[in-house]
Amino acid sequence: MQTSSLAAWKELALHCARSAGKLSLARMKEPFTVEYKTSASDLVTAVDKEVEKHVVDMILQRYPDHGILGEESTFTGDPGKFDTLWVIDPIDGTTNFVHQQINFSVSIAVYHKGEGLIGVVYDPSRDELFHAVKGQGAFLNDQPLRLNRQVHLEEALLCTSVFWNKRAEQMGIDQIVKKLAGKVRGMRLLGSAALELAYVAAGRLDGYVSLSLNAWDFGAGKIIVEEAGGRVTTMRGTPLPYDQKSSIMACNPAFYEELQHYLSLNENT
Ligand code: 2AM
Ligand code: CA
Repeated sequence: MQTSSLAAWKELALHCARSAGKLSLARMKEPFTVEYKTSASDLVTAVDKEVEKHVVDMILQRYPDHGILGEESTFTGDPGKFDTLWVIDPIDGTTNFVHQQINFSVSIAVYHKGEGLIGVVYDPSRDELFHAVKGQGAFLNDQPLRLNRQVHLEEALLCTSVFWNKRAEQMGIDQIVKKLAGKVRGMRLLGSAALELAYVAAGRLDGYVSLSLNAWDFGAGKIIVEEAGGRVTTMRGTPLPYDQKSSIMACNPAFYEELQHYLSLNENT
């Protein structure tokens, strides 16, 4: 991988994230349609689709030979066929976008031959831009992020995303949350996995766990947490995939093993 390509991809990823965030904020002030995907708790808006198309167009205009894996499936090619794959979620936290008008983000990652190289998460409502390039550290705006605080699990503020569906129940989500909540200082549910991962990198949260996320929810956040010095794996402790659904645990390295022990006690994860 040439350094010049990496720098150019990073600039484009940052530009796309800022531009997508600006478009979301503008559209938020106007009426927009909201549809149910699978249920009343699984929303998609016309803005999600428009913003994804905006990002996909910008990427393909510059790099027509790159592939894209996006939540709204604007790109119709087979993601498995491309060496360089952009993994994007135009609005991560759509329910927050609709209800709260804060706590949503744009998530953009670049993977090359399966290796995560660039991660960008942008929160347009607070104008906070988190980014990382593999081997070059993680940043919040221009501030470097480094997880060097020693945190014990008992002192940790943990975050999770809970989908209370049949599958999650079968996987024992209630048991996991109950067990963890009794062990840590506090639990949070913010509703945008990408932003929650960025907050782990920034030390605003000490860890994030979820039974099942899509690749575009964690693609960028994983790279940012790792570059800040955190650990990110599946709940079983195996490497995270970059192109399919997975469980995830991301945390301050000080209590990774202890947290992993807790999560692995639930054999279905
Ligand atoms: P979204 O807003 O892009 O759908 C909390 O709801 C977090 O989980 C958000 O990042 C949300 O992303 C994601 N999410 C919502 N429903 C999901 C599902 N069925 N599977 C995986 N992730 C989901
Ligand atoms: Ca989304």
